[in-house]
Amino acid sequence: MAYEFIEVRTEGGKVGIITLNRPKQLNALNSQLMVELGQALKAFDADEAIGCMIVTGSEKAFAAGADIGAMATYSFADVYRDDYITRDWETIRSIRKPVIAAVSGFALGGGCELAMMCDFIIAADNAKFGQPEIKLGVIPGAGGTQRLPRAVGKSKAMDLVLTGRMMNAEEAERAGLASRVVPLDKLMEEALGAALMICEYGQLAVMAAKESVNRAFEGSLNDGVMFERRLFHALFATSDQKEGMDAFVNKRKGQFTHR
Ligand code: CO8
Repeated sequence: MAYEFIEVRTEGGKVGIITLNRPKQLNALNSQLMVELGQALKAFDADEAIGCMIVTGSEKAFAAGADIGAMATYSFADVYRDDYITRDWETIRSIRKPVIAAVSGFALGGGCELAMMCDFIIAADNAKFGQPEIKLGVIPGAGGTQRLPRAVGKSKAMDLVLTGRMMNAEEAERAGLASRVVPLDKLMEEALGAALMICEYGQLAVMAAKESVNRAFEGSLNDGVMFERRLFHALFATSDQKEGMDAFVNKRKGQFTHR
């Protein structure tokens, strides 16, 4: 299948590799990219020869978040009634074989959330993680307020979500967000090594192990994510969201009025 915003290949006939490919926008996640990513993951999941998948980006950016330009003019009705932004994200959670995020460069906002939706994160030493949505007058909308505290604990998650600061790869590994950190030029080798190792094991056990770990991890996550989504949608009714996103698009500093 021909894709516009992702590249798809296999390695050793066993590992499916998906590379996010919107380089000019630092792999900002628009609807089409998310649809394509979902289609590619589902195709690999259904392919008996494939035992594991890797999602990766460019050296500069895994993904710098949801596409702010596309979101900037959305109203509450657009995002709530038509679920413009969040509707294509559910596919990733339905994938039953392991998905490794190989992260270099920026993994911000929806990019950090996408990495966290994968089963584990291998980070290059130049990776930078963050949930900067607060700077845009909104909050994380694809599970960030739920998965980040589970991964790094409440204090660091609050720090990141409330200040919008980035954390580097070393801090991310120390906090438990990334499972390993490797030099940038070894990132794909490391991710591929892990993926091929997983492919050596019984696929049923691998799938069961993934399902079981997620069970422990996701307890009441669904309620949390739904709750978060309602709030995320609601923020499109505020003038601060319009201001924050317009300021980004027009390369100026946002002036928030708290309305
Ligand atoms: N959306 C759209 N375009 C983007 C984005 C983005 N998230 N990030 C970067 N770009 C574009 C820039 O506009 C710029 O385009 P142009 O060259 O046409 O001006 C290009 O990518 C390169 O970016 P910069 O010039 O800014 O590159 P720098 O190296 O100076 O800075 C940064 C890199 C720090 C990553 C900076 O680009 C930045 O701060 N980006 C925005 C990060 C951000 O705020 N992310 C959160 C977005 S909101 C979000 O993800 C909400 C998720 C909600 C749920 C998702 C759906 C369910």
